[in-house]
Amino acid sequence: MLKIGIVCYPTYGGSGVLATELGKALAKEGHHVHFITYKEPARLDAFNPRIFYHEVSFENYSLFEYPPYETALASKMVDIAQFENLDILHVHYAIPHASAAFIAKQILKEKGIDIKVITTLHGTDITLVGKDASFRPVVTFSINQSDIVTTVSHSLKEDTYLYFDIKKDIKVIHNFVDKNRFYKHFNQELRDSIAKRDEKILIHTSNFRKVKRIPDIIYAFKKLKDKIPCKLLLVGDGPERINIEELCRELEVCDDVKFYGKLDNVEVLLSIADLFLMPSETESFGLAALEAMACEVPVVSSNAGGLPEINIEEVTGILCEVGNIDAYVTACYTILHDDNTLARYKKNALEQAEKFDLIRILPQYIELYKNVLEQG
Ligand code: GMT
Repeated sequence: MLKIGIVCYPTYGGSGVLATELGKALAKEGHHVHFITYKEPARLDAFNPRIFYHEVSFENYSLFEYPPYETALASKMVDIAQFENLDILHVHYAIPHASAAFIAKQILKEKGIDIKVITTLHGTDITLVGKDASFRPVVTFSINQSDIVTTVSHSLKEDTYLYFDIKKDIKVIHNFVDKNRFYKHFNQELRDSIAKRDEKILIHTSNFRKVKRIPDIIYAFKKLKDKIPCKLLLVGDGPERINIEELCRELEVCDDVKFYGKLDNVEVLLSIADLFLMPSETESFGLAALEAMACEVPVVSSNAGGLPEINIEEVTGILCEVGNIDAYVTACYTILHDDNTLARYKKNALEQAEKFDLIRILPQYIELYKNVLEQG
């Protein structure tokens, strides 16, 4: 039995979701998992006696214009690692988790404790935020100081080497999906309440950040509607939502576009959908697309980042150049226009998702933990 500290963002972003699902799966396998973060992770829903949650909280003294979260986080890591006898700190998302882990590791070393640090890079910590000059030296240093570094796709591994001076070997462990949760549980009544029988249902789920390029979906949907009767479901929330709502009004598509906000059980809507859309500017993996595939939903996506590693061209979906609206319209039409084609894509999507099943990926993390501990 291992004692693992997991540090992540507790919100609905992919990195937090993946870290939480990983912790839950490890606990089911008998390991003790300690989540260290500022809020209870969104998907930490089911009770398990081997899961513990430690909140990083502190009083923000009026002198601080910027709350010193990284300092409080490092202190919490030291405290939990020492008193819970942790074997490993597994930090998800480089900023500020990897550098906080480095500080914690040094403090623990002074106390005669050798804690192993594993850093998993998720995407925007490398491709957007991390490579910004204001963060780069610290991100580079803390990646190099981690005992093990993993990325969630080969594409992100290449980007990490491209943008940072990394001396370490990076191991790729793809993201996973839990088939016990994400599978098709079709509900005709629900479908009928959303779309007519001859209408197709398109869906997008994300945190509504600029990088997701949701306006591309709206422009493409407007054109597609003239060719195929369809509805569009938008799940999630974030900074761009207000602009997207305005765009829908401007393009007069409001009657056919439904906003659901943040949903805990997104699999219910995925199960009645025919096509998932992900036109992102960059996407290291696209966990939301994988969850859709597990519910038998094919994917029309951009060809950015790691998306071609999960969405296989003309098998599980279609990949388009970032921002090419007409290509998205054609791709959607190709998949949706006849029922046999759609059925084939749906079947392929499910088969592909099975390759990323939790049962296949979890052992890779466990082996990694064991290897790093054996290194001494
Ligand atoms: O996509 C986001 O804005 C959230 C971000 C995160 O860090 O929470 O997601 C990243 O990590 C996910 C889990 O590994 C990946 O599936 C997403 O592709 C990746 N997002 C980007 O690269 C933009």
